[in-house]
Amino acid sequence: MINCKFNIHKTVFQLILADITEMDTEVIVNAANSSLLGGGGVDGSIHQKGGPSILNECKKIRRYSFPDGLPTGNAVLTSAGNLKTSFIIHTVGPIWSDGFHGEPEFLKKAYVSSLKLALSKGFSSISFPSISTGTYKYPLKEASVIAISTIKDFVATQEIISRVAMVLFSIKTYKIYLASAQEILK
Ligand code: AR6
Repeated sequence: MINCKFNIHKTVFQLILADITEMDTEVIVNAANSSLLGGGGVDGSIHQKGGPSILNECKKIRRYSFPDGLPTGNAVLTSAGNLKTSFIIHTVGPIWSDGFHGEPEFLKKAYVSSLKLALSKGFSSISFPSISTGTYKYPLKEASVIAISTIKDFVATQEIISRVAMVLFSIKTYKIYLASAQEILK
């Protein structure tokens, strides 16, 4: 497995070339959309491999908590059906337009909301996909800098989350995240 580790405060930060649906961290993050009713990319794979219980929980969240959809940058929790992980945090990253419509702030918020939710539940390990860089077209280099800086700043303030994995789906994405991590975490 292609994999690289960094220490941030008391947390191990990992970059892994893998499929996030195979991760055994306590929780994995889904790059969802506001409807919470599924889609393509990571979202499609999670629902397909995890089974229908995830969609049923998402529908309840929509009905009782977010009838108009989950706002960009927010995060909610469900169980994980048939996946190896126990829980899923569904968050919504921004759709890239030109970088002047709050995209960096919303992308940061998606990571922070997910980490805050994981911390509030006492989860010790979490896996993230590269939020917004597929269908939502966020430029990879810029997204990697926001993801890694946000995770770095957050984990340094706590001692519960001991492992954070960024799970990258292509060697190109992995190399871009690795270069950013070597810069930011040196
Ligand atoms: N494991 C890890 N990473 C993956 C996987 C996987 N199984 N599958 C794709 N990626 P995307 P977004 C990578 O499109 O840009 C969906 O339809 C992918 O290569 O999944 O936030 C939702 O329903 C890319 O680097 O999420 C929304 O409508 C990254 O994960 C919309 O797409 C994110 O790509 C969200 O778009």
